[in-house]
Amino acid sequence: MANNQISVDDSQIPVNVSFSKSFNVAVPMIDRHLDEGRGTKIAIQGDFGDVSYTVLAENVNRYGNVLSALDLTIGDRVLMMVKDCPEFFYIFWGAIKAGFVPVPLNTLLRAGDYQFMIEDSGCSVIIYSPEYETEVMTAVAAASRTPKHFFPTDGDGSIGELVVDAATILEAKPATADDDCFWLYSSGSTGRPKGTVHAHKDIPVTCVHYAVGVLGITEDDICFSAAKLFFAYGLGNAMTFPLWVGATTVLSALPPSPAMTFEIIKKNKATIYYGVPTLYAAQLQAMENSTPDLSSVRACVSAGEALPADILRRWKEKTGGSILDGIGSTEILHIFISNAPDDVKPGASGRIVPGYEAKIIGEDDKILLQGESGALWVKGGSIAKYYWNNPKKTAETLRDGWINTGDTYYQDEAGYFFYCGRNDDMMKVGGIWCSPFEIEAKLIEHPAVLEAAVVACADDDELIKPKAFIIVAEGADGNEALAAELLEHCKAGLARYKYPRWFNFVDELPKTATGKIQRFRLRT
Ligand code: 3UK
Repeated sequence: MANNQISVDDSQIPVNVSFSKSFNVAVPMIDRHLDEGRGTKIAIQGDFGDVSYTVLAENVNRYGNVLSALDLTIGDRVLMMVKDCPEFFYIFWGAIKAGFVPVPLNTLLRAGDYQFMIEDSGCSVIIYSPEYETEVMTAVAAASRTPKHFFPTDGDGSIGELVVDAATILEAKPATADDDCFWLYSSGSTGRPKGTVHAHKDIPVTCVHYAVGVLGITEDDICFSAAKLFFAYGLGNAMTFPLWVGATTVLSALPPSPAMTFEIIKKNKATIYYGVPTLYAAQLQAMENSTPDLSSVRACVSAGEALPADILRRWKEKTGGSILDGIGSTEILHIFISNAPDDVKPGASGRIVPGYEAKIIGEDDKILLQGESGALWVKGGSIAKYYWNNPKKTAETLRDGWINTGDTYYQDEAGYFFYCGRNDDMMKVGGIWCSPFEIEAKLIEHPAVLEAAVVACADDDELIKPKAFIIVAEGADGNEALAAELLEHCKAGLARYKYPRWFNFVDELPKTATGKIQRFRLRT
């Protein structure tokens, strides 16, 4: 095979994907479309205007050239706190093409989180949307090391100014399919987020197995993801999947809301829509008073947390269409168990995506039979190589090509997988991780709080939200006024989605003999 080529043998199932010896994934994802005659086709749409595949490729080269001209070493990390906009693509692919490692970060995080990531990643460059300047600069000032360069995407001193004069041609840095390509930070219930290192090959593997294999995506699709690009879910939905087939993606920097999703779907005639269960629930509520035009949509996808069967039922009733629930993870990069357009099982995550393997493991590492619930392990070609700086976690999670997903599942006789919960205390709120420990730590900062325990609790739509149990400090009153004060305290100090939705004042918390809070006893 010539350099930078992928061979996809679809005469067999699962489809076999192989890579040329020298392989930089930016070439097939970006440059290939010019060779295949898609130069004038729209790659990206949004309120910033249309971006053609030619303009995309030229800008990727410009950004790659600007990064190459800095005093960097191949493999250096480029942290990105960038909203959903074309520059996200230019920076991400420009870095990869030039031999650097982009690390998109959750733009909802706060300075304290960024400080850790700046220190942990040892990044050389930070690029941020001007909206996040305060959090980013507070983090830079507090960090124990200073990255060589930090640029806003536009405005004074921005990378946007530098790229104007940069060349539109760039030779891809030679790499191999297994080389480190990009990272995403994944969070756990204890300890800090983990830099999850993905290889070049992981991107095409998710495209072939899930986007083409399950969704049947083609270049005629118009993709819209309510989940942002910094999630592995959004990164696939809104960037790598459409780029793989030469389709069009619609980006918006607005926070997801029913009105915004309905408007974009209608205006851009989206054919594939990707949401999370919380948003589907909010959309259903909005549909009580209005009938959005969803006629262009041929597939709705849900991931991030389990889709309650009742939401699926109500969605079908309202729209006549289905929602394809699938489970993915940052470590496996995208969806590996999924419902399919012709095979939907309400309440289930679906079947294994062809190309991946799954096993359910019980006590003593025994493989369990159908119907028995245990730890879900998965094998496949898109699993992260390792956790940065964290050999212990790597060894615990990755074993002989298999990964422990951290989820409890069972499989029924017909082969459908059913989600039973996490193996730890982590919860998903609106599809985003929330650690009970982090919220408890914030609550305990407040002088009126003696002790706090936070657990996952289902709201009226069966969607998970944090619920706080609080023992008040001496002299404080556990009343509504305090609840309101604690709510403000959490909203001010935590990422927006993490505040507790309920406050319960209690006299004691259930604990183990060693003093560990027994959250499971609070969950009912
Ligand atoms: C949970 C689900 C039940 C589950 C993701 C699609 O969510 C993604 O990645 P994260 O690393 O979280 C992974 C964990 O989230 N989960 C995700 N989807 C479902 N639980 N049903 C679901 N459908 O605990 C899993 O281990 O944030 C989702 C594509 C790419 C992704 N990274």
